[in-house]
Amino acid sequence: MTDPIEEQPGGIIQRYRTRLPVPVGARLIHINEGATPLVHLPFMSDVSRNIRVYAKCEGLNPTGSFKDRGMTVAMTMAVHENSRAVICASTGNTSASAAAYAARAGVMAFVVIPDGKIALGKLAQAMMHGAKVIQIDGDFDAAMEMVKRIPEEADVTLVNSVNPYRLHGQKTAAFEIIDQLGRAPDYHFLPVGNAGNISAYWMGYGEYADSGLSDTKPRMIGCQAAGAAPFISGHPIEEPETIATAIRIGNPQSWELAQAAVDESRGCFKSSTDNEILKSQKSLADRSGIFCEPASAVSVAGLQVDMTGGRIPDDSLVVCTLTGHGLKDPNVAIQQSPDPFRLSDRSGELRSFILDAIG
Ligand code: AN7
Repeated sequence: MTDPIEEQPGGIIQRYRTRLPVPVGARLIHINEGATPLVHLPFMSDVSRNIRVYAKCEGLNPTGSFKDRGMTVAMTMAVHENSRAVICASTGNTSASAAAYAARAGVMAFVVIPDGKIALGKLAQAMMHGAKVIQIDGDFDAAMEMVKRIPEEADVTLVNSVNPYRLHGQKTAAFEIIDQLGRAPDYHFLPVGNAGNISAYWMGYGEYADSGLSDTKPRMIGCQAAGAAPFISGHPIEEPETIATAIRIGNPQSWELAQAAVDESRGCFKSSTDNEILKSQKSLADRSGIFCEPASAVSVAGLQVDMTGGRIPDDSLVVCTLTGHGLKDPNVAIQQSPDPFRLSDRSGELRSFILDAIG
């Protein structure tokens, strides 16, 4: 007897099946990812110039980041190809997603992470989902070099975004944006670390345009943290450093694809300082009610500079991808916020505090 719950449609594979390289009959490994909200950002928009800005809130995926779109396809194909274990290097979100989808699939996950440089929530996720968590002395780039060799030496599938199935999954975010807006945006700002996601979006926008589902494609604006901005330097960099640990990457694996996305779309790369990133993260939280992690806020930080500089033309439709949820990194959030107030339960203290505050 088939389980009616098991038969419920869900996830990006079922919704975009014909556009994904998943064979008929494959057992789908999904947690109902995708279909994330596109939320208007009034504080970033400019009514007088008719510039509308939306956030694609990828933190609302099952493990709290966009990685789930790629992971459902990568894990489905790994299982289809009889793989019993997967491995990834990660600044945190890939490890959380790989751990969850591996748990779902019943395969073993090895995640290799830079010691002390991943946000607390992400480490908690990898541990809770039962991955074998391996911390190394080096950074993400060193971890990446280590794991890339493993598939030749052991029967283990690499699920970093060098795995082409990952990009196919992640391109569905571009499909959704066009489905949600009824057209492609004019500008798409998104964070760039290992450079898989910008490549995936460009693939997605291209496929919808080729199918006649969109007349235009956006300019792709790749946003990096100033201390980890190899695309601004024009070459890989040693010892990347930024508070946005998710994008603390000096040697992006999808360099050519990302460069092509920017060149073909007549977009650009830009960088923001850690201070600008934190300011944007805070504005999103306390002016728009959206809590994203620091790496995600780099897209809004990049847009902020262009808005202030008048570089976004009138009547533009702009999307910023917020790649991961703010709860991933509680430490950075707490550090930049004022301490909670401390009151005793003496009568009247709370009342006078409130009357003071509301003026
Ligand atoms: C929140 O988890 O590379 O340019 O190992 O977690 O596709 O790498 C994470 C990357 C942006 C950059 N925002 O995307 C990892 C990892 C968040 C991220 C990026 C990441 P790519």
